[in-house]
Amino acid sequence: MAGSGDNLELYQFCFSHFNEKARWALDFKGLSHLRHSLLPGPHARTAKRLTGQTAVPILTIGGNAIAGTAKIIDRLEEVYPEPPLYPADPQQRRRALEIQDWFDTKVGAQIRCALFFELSNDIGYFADIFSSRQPYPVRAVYKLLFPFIARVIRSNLKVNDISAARGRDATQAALDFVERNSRETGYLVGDSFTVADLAAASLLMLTTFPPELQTPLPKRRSMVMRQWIENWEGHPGTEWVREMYRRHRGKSAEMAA
Ligand SMILES: N[C@@H](CCC(=O)N[C@@H](CS)C(=O)NCC(=O)O)C(=O)O
Repeated sequence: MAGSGDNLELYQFCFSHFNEKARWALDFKGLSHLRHSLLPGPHARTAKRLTGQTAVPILTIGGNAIAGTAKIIDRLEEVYPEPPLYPADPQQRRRALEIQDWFDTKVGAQIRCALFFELSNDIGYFADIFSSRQPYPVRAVYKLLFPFIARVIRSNLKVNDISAARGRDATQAALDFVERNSRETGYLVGDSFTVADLAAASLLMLTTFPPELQTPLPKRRSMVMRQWIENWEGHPGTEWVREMYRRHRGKSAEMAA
């Protein structure tokens, strides 16, 4: 596996579509890397120390930190071009990057907002999702503090009924987009998997939680989550997301710590 010599380390949330996007890019390229799973809330200190801002994913390559999935993928393409996520044809490449940018800026935050609005109705489940893969004592304390943490998250992300309605509209538009634009070849640009498909499928995975996800949803069922998933289930766009996962998600390149 490539990458281990370069000391790749991913600072991440386990449950997060942007973080899933970075994981998928690393896994797709077979780049062996360490993962540091942070808790939303307390993560800010680590993120700030590494990059001066608080959002994850953050990838360090040989000690140099990069924040933002588009920048991370751009750097991976530069240093580890094979297998490629950018099309070779310049026009297709421009189009693929445009689509990635649209998903990053016009879909990612919006779908998250709509989902967090719903999850606020099952705060215990919300806490369980956010603390997935943490040891039990950490999960227990986190759950206790979560009503406060959730309030801060909702306020920072401006989660309310109006933004949630906008988020649902953006999600619907994004699912329509992938359905329409993949009709001809199965892919959004050209006839093979590119950064456009990776961006769209990873950010839209929140509508369907495909079985290939490396961190599954908590075992306890949540009515709120069930209704959220059922709401998108019949859309052909979610079938496209599941198909991208089936065909291209592949296996994890995470190294044991
Ligand atoms: N545009 C960024 C978005 C990253 C982002 O929104 N990350 C969220 C998790 S999904 C986050 O870290 N939120 C906490 C914070 O910003 O402090 C990217 O592509 O990486």
